[in-house]
Amino acid sequence: SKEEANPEPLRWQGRGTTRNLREIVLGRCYSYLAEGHAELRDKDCLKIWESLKAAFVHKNPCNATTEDYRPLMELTSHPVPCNKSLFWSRTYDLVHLYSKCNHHFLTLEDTFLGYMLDGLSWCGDPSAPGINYESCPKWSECERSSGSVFWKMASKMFAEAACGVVHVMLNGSIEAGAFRTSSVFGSVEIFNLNPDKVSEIRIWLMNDIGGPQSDSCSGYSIKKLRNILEERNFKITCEDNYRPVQLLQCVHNPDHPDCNLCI
Ligand code: C8R
Repeated sequence: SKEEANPEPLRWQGRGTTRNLREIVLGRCYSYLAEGHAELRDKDCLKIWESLKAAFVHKNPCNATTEDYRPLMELTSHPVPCNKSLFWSRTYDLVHLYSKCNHHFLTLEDTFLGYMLDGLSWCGDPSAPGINYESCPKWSECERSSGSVFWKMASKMFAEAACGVVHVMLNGSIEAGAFRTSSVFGSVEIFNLNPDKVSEIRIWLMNDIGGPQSDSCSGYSIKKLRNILEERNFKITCEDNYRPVQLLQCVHNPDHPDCNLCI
């Protein structure tokens, strides 16, 4: 057939491997260490890069396993202090704005491993040169894509490590509901929190300023989350539009009535 005569190179639907991945990962690694995190004194950036490379180069990008990433996870792990863990779903920009100016909180991207790989894309290719810079599988294209295996594994470890009071920032302007069982938060993190270590889960349900209020603490999706967590013996509270976070949203919407500081 035509296709056999003219074989198309294999094309995935997601972004290809980030150019200069090695230099970016090494650069982020050294700058995180330079910030002086004492507990990371012994980390070796070159070794960390080699273990990421070994996890995916020359491999089928739809067949990633947790074993591939285990050495990387071990080389980068460090403790997260109690009461600081901040989870999120569909609030990427806002949650990181907040954690950047309130150092009482740490998202996965503020930990060493998350910081190094946030926003980057990578995947292997069984044929030379072993890295696909053109395209990588989207999460929906195969169950065990390099990205999904990595983020699910990192998220699982982040959740397992949490202790004390933990927080989660959800998006109440999502039509499908703020809590989705298909998200990493809803499918991985909540099931890996340890009830013996975590005393309470506080939900901050944020609506876009001027955006639709599709969901709230009394809505159906939060009820579902509450049921799952109470079943697992967690204490849980929920607050709509937690003011300290809303004030950050207001930086970009100063004239909106919700941002009026005189009420
Ligand atoms: N987490 C998951 N995914 C992450 C991530 C992270 O820390 N960091 C990045 N960059 N990504 P979403 P969710 C990428 O629907 O599925 C942890 C992945 O490509 O907004 O519930 C984190 O600890 C992923 O597909 O949120 C957080 O608590 C999207 O960004 C949850 O899991 C995030 O998709 C968030 O995952």
